[in-house]
Amino acid sequence: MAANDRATTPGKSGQGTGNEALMRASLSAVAPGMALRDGLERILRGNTGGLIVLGMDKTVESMCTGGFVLDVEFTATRLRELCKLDGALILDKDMTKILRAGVQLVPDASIPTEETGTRHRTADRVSKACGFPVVSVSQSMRLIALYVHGERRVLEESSAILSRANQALATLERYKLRLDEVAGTLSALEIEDLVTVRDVTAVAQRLEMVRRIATEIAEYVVELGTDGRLLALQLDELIAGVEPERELVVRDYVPEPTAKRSRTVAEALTELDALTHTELLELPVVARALGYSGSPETLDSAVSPRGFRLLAKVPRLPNAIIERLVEHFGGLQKLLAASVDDLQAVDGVGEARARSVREGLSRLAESSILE
Ligand code: 3AT
Ligand code: 3AT
Ligand code: MN
Repeated sequence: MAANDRATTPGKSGQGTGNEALMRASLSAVAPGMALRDGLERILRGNTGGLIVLGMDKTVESMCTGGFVLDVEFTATRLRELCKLDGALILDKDMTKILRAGVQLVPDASIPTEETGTRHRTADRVSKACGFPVVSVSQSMRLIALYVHGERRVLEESSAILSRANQALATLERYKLRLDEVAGTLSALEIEDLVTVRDVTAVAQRLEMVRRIATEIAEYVVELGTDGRLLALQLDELIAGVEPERELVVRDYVPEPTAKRSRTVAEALTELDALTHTELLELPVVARALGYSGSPETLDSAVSPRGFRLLAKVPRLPNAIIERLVEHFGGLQKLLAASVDDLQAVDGVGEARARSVREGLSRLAESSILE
């Protein structure tokens, strides 16, 4: 499915590179609802073209010949009128001012470009040379393109983006249902101390799948601007708690370091993020990312949680206390067996808090009994 390709690129779901961040910020600056996008649409409707550099510095200055120095406040209508002139427009980097109009840009001709047409070749080269985003509005092809460090993105109509986004959202809903199932099973097995590596891996796998498709939808939300508000709300509701849960599972189960193998929580999270789409479908490979040996027998070996994930479900329990409880008791089973008196042995746990932890855990145990 085309809609899934982007989400499943390894590492894509992480923070990404500086270029990716600039592309995201630029997409957001030209998204529906922004004055810049309004101006660009006006240029398209007026059947003219445009070449707009979104920033000015010495490098841009050195590429400018001819034109007029303006330094006027940016408005969508001014943008459209000034683009009737031959040549390029230069805005400041916050896109609040039009600094120059009718400029001929002369970037270094040795900068490679695969574009055709003088406007688009120039946009590509200037974006590579100066690092600011450049927008071209093609008169002949009637489309708006954004160039960031030479990467080109054509701005699509919201209806086209929305139809792909909704498809992704439907996938997310299915993934989330399945995640809730396996996570519920894991909780029940944890209470009974019957967890195997396979159960943990299945939850880590599903959390990662949900996170990736959610990342893809978040990108659509950026591109959609004000047209993506409803999508953003739906996304937020579906993925509430997924990111923390992913970390909690890893903290519960990342194996104690041995002579042969050691994995920190951060490393395991990075490894999960780096799995390709195909790798993510194979439980032994996911188990290895978590820090277990990847052999098939490992999947059936018994493991016990430290207790972070279930303690996080106890209402009003501060993180610092959770840390100390886990450290003191060393595992969920001991926590489940602890009396109110035992719990009070932990620093910062008074009688009231001890009771609420005791009750919270008992309630979780009751509600998690396997069907
Ligand atoms: P007109 O009087 O409008 O014909 P102009 O000087 O206003 O000429 P434009 O900027 O409108 O020129 O450019 C018109 C086309 O000329 C656009 C492009 O296809 C071609 N052109 C301009 N400069 C170059 C160049 N350096 N190399 C190749 N083609 C060019
Ligand atoms: P269209 O898809 O036709 O809009 P194009 O890449 O075919 O774009 P053209 O050669 O037809 O570009 O040129 C169209 C206009 O683009 C002409 C001029 O106003 C602007 N333009 C092209 N090259 C430059 C440049 N180096 N600096 C400023 N403006 C330019
Ligand atoms: Mn042309």
